[in-house]
Amino acid sequence: MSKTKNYCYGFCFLVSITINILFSINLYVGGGDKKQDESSVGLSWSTKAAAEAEYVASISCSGHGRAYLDGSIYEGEPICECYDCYVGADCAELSPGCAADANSGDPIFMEPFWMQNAADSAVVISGWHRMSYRYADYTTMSIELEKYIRKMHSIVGNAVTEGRYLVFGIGSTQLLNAAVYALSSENSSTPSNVLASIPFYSIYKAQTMFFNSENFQFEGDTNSWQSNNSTNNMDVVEFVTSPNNPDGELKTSVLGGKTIYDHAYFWPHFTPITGPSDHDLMIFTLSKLTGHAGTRFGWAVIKDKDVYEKVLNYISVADLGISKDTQLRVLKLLKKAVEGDGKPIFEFAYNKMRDRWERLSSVFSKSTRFSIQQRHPLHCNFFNETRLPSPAYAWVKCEREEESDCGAVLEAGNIKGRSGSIFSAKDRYVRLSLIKSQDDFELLLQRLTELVSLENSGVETM
Ligand SMILES: Cc1ncc(COP(=O)(O)O)c(C=O)c1O
Ligand SMILES: *[C@@H]1O[C@H](CO)[C@@H](O)[C@H](O)[C@H]1NC(C)=O
Ligand SMILES: *[C@@H]1O[C@H](CO)[C@@H](O)[C@H](O)[C@H]1NC(C)=O
Ligand SMILES: *[C@@H]1O[C@H](CO)[C@@H](O)[C@H](O)[C@H]1NC(C)=O
Ligand SMILES: CC(=O)N[C@H]1CO[C@H](CO)[C@@H](O)[C@@H]1O
Repeated sequence: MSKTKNYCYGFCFLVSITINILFSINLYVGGGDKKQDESSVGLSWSTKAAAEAEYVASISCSGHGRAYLDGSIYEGEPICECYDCYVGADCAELSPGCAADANSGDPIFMEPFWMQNAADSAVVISGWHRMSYRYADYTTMSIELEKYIRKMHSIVGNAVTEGRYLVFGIGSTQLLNAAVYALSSENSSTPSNVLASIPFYSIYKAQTMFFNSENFQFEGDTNSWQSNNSTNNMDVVEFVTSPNNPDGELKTSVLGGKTIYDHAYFWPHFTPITGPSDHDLMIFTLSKLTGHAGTRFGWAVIKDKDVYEKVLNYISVADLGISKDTQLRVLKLLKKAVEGDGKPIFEFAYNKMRDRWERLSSVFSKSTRFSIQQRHPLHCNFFNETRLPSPAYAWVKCEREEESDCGAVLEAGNIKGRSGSIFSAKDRYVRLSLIKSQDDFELLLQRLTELVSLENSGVETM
């Protein structure tokens, strides 16, 4: 009895040592770029969660909605959350006369890519995942995630990141004001002047005014500032949005003072990448890169150490750093996105945007009542080809003298856009979002086609 026990102890010990050696060899020799043999680890605590996730994802919602684990439950079952204009328990009915909503910049056009790559983009979060405020190195930013962000920039060639500091934020939205704070002069008798060039993204003004600081104030448009103020006064912080929201233009600084380059749309699906951006303070967002706006993740690329420390301090005082769960998910998504040197994701996204622009341009080419922004071809280093930009938004102009409220004209055609005045421009312009779901785009195109055909048949809606 005790003999067999001893024999087993010895044997089991040997087996255990052997397994450990084999495991270590696999870990250290077979490691490197290759993955450990994950399939050899038996699943236990993750299977229930995986089954739950796959069950809710399998609810079809007729392809016009989604069910989510954190959505509402009806009679014990997750309910379908229908996309715009679809109704019913399974989102199968198109609600008649529903307006085409092209107002928001929700980047749902990327959803099919992630559904096609479901197995490579799902992430499992254990109940004890990173409960601490900090990582082991006492920071609040994942070093591995930072590595993948730099890798993404070097693959795409859209920004210089060597020797630059990175700071993560809750969306790029949070970093916009962190940047204003960091670039404003402290203890000055007059606040720093924050400006942007019309038409500009409305958050710049809204945030700068909302935070109502003694150190900075919003002064409006760069061009009127330049004509009314002495150019020697360089205490300005200028937002340069490139490509611009709403019109897609590749902008450069007007005033030549301190700048915040908002590169939310500086990715190959929206614009040809003509070279790496090399500015002192550049801001990027996951929202318009992979389409995960809901994840709320953005990053700043910063040249100067003092500015970096101020931005970091802002994030630290505001939030004690950003969610570790978010960082894990972003890491997983970026690992997928950099595969094949980014070709699969950017080809998917570019083709989608190009198709939408071709169809949209064809509709507007038949109109004299409405026009859209001009697009000019540029050489894209990433695709190694000369291409037209395919901006996230169409910037529509109502050409008829009397139609000065273009939003109202489109509204009468059952189309919802965002009026020019929201971008501090004239209401003769309207922004239409082209990055929502395919359903949204199809409905928008149908309504625009109807509106333009009325124009040519001589029947008018307004
Ligand atoms: C120019 C620009 N910057 C920043 C943002 C904010 O993006 P997020 O906070 O999702 O990173 C947007 C969103 O539409 C944008 O258009
Ligand atoms: C601004 O003033 C505060 C206190 O008055 C001081 O602690 C801080 O160092 C000053 N900052 C600069 C940039 O001079
Ligand atoms: C700037 O000056 C021009 C004339 O040079 C004037 O028409 C315009 O209203 C001024 N803008 C502002 C914001 O004061
Ligand atoms: C880019 O395209 C040109 C012309 O099509 C070709 O000659 C060149 O080898 C390509 N460069 C790369 C890096 O693929
Ligand atoms: C310092 C200064 O001259 N500021 C003025 C710049 O111009 C705007 C109008 O565009 C004035 O409101 C500022 O007072």
